[in-house]
Amino acid sequence: MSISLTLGDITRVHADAIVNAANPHLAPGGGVCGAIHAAGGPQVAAECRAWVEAHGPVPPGGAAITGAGRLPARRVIHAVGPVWHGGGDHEAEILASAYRSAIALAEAEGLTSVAFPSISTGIYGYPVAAAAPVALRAVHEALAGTEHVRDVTFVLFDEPTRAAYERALAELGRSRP
Ligand code: AR6
Repeated sequence: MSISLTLGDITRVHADAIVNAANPHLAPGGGVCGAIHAAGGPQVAAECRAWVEAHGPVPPGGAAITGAGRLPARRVIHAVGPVWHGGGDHEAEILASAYRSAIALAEAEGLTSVAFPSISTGIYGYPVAAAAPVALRAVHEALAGTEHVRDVTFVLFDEPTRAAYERALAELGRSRP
């Protein structure tokens, strides 16, 4: 199993699943969500609407899975992170849960490779230096219990975000030899 980091645009990634930093109503929004819907086409939004009609909104920390429309990935997992309220509102727990929920859905579908963006660190305002160690630890722990999901890539959109994840990954390596 492996966790890797790369700088890039997640809509171009050929993974079994890419993860969307979604909102509870799975509505096409801005940020990576807007980019995924723009590249995936209307089929992704239609499947999102159907999912919410059938199951209700996705709570923060939860995730839903749809097809990927015109994206090169096979599926999209829509994970809802927390809105940052200063750190005292269970943001870290909710963020970790969003990553775990996404990996659990990928595992249930028998998928091997999953690509994540940096959930919550854009429009939702979570400071990336605080989010990166939570994200990496949650994924590392989840991968210890998966049979199918083996390869996780964080596809990071800008250099400061990549650098924050690089530091957090080095730290995780030091704490878990
Ligand atoms: N590929 C990879 N990462 C990207 C891309 C891309 N194409 N585009 C942006 N990012 P955000 P959030 C990065 O705001 O904070 C939406 O409206 C971005 O630079 O997309 O979880 C949803 O519908 C940042 O590092 O997600 C929700 O309402 C990271 O992705 C809300 O925003 C996450 O930023 C979710 O906010």
